[in-house]
Amino acid sequence: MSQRTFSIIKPDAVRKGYTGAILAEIEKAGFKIVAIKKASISKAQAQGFYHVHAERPFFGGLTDFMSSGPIFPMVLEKDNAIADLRKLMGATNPANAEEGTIRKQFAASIEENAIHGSDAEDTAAFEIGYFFAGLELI
Ligand code: IDP
Repeated sequence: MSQRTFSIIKPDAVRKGYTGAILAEIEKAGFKIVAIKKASISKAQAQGFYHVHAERPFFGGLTDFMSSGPIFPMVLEKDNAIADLRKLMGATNPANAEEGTIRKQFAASIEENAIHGSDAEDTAAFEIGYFFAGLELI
């Protein structure tokens, strides 16, 4: 059944000029782009987005990084979208990511790892609503 997930092309990948190549991988894998925009978020907005990680030691670095430059938040749709995007992204640490995954190809480190993807239905719903209004979801 068709499902929606939420993704972000992170600041490292945008800075390096990988946006188009990453979108091509996403479309090649069968995802429809329901919504996409360029955005810049503040540290406080990054903290709100990653609130589940507030107690983790990397929270400060992660929220500095996510507010360090433009990003491309997007809503993607396909059968089994949440699990399939996680597979296409590869492991959080690109050193452990499988060949052909987005993080293997485009990520430099465990923190600056090119792409975000929701990990469950409830987080996808929260994350879509954090960046997009219903009228933007076409
Ligand atoms: P995920 O993005 O693969 O779902 P999460 O564990 O949800 O990974 O972590 C969210 C983000 O936090 C990661 O994508 C990465 O940018 C950052 N992160 C996770 N673990 C570490 C770490 O050990 N050091 C630095 N940054 C980390």
